[in-house]
Amino acid sequence: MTVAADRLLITVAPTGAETSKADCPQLPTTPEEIAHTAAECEAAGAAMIHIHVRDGEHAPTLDLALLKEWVAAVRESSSLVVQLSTGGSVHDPLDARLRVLEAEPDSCSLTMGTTNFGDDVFLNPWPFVRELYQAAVERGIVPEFELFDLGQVHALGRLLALHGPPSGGKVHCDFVMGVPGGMPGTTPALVAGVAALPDGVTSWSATGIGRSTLAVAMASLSMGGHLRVGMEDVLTIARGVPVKSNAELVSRAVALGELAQRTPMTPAECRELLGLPA
Ligand code: KMH
Ligand code: ZN
Repeated sequence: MTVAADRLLITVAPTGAETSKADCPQLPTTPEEIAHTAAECEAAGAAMIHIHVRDGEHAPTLDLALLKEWVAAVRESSSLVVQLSTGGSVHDPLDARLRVLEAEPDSCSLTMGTTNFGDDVFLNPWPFVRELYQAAVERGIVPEFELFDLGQVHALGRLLALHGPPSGGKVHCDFVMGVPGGMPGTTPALVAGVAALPDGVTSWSATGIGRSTLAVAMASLSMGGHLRVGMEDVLTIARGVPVKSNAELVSRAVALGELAQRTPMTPAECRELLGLPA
């Protein structure tokens, strides 16, 4: 069974690793807050959640016990497909990022190459990419390939040629656009990225960081793509107006989808899209 073409996957990325709780009190940074966010975002139309975990001080962490606690909290409060970030923060070591898989999410993010990330470097050496991919496949965890620039789109083709598709046979990727150091959040950049997708890719979404959010969302919808939204990527709903909640961003994505005659996908349909067991 394939998911109908008019269905729209909305992934919510509610927390990220870059924003501090002090700067943004509405950011979900505790198990209780992530559980509430998951339920609210599912009710609003999201089907998948991309999670970065925070510790008791609200700082980014890859502590395995906390990862498991957050996964359990989201599974308790929602049916959302659970995707854990293996990108973490720019300060996380590669071995800790590999161990994220031990928290047994449905899906994991997997960035296809190293990217300048503002003044920092988001490190993804090729041997690490291959090791993380093989470890995910062995565990039956379906990666979402994160593409920050055009070279990474090409690298995805190399990875699939070397190691074949993920368990389930589906290949889903996400263009992360507008990061200072990556591709810009513009329609021409997305058109170039989609044109360069290798054989075997079965679905894709896009997200634009900061002020590129709306431009990327509308470009993606116009090309039949899916959407990622959330406070990991943007903290304002309009110029100078802070986002009140992640559900507000999901609701806006639903409204944009309606204009494009797309209906939000359910978590069950998302599982089908990603080749996950029902
Ligand atoms: N926080 C960024 C350095 C991912 O989640 O896989 C990496 C990131 C990508 O957010
Ligand atoms: Zn992330």
